[in-house]
Amino acid sequence: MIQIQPKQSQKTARKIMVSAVQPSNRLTLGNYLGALKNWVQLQSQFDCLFFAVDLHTITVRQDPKELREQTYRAIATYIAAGLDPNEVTLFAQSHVPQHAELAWVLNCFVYMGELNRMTQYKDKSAKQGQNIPVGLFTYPALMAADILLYQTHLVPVGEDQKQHLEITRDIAQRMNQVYGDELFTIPEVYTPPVGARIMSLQDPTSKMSKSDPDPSSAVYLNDSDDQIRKKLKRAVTDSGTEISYSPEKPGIKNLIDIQSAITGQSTQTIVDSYVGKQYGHLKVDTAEIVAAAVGPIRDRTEEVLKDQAFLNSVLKRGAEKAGARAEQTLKTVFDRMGFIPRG
Ligand code: ATP
Ligand code: LTN
Repeated sequence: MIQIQPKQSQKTARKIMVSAVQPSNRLTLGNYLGALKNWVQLQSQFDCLFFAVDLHTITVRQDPKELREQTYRAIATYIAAGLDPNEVTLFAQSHVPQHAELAWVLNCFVYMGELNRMTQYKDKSAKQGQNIPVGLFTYPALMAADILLYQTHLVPVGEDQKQHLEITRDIAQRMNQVYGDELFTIPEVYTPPVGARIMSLQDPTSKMSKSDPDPSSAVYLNDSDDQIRKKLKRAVTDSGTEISYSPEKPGIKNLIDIQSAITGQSTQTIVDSYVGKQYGHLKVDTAEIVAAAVGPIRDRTEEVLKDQAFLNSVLKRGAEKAGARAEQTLKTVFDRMGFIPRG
């Protein structure tokens, strides 16, 4: 992890930050605390591009109508969470064709053995059973393209994505050795101190995930206050009664982590405030804290979604800005590899 040093004075001097979420379902509290919340905090310090990676979602089957709606919803949620479309570049990955073009090149520089080690691939292919799409296997090459196209310095993601960042760095270094050191900037990962790994409310040993088939395992950012209260009340906790922060009590630890990531209080301060209290108190308080954080994002998302013309104009402007930058990198890559320049 690197130290974040804001470089202010000139806009052009700001370091480049890139991140994305798959619009494969409604976004969760895990997406918010592990990713979005940090994007909002960092947006003025960096030159930011945030997008919805619709091309990534089709590595598992998607319903076309839902995919379109979820993609709009993802961008609306970014704005509702506090990203300023005049400050940062927001777009849909499929609107910038250079992502798919560079991904092909990177596919030729990443090795089967490397891809085979990816935890996300192992998890998702196990769930898929037979007939595993090749795209699921080569997913990290497309993600590497998302990052390397923009000469990115920093990528804020949750813990689960660190492995993909490592492979991105390896591919970039490999290609820099062959085609010249300046071809790609080597990106660094930024994971938040707390909130990097929010766990499922039904199985606190696996991460909260928007594609979990059990809707009670996750708080979605468009859940009503009542749904949030019910889900937290039913959250699986551990045997015992004492509220302590330890890996042996993953359910309790998760609720404390959620509170800490939202309020900014240390986990120790939170534990201290529950001396002599029951699990039930922790659940009720966590529900209220989550509802207070999610409520305004939910309401604002619905407002933004109603204004399709505005959303389309944000997406169009974003794709134009991102496309122009992506093209510069792609041109250099194609040129150095020996492709004849396009007309
Ligand atoms: P899917 O279930 O479709 O794989 P996901 O919920 O795991 O989706 P992604 O779209 O893969 O979410 O991830 C978007 C961002 O949210 C990434 O930066 C990822 O690290 C972060 N993230 C996802 N889940 C969590 C979580 N449970 N805790 C913290 N961060 C998370
Ligand atoms: N693979 C990521 C989503 C993602 C991403 C990116 C994140 C695709 N491209 C580029 C950061 C930068 C995921 O599954 N969470």
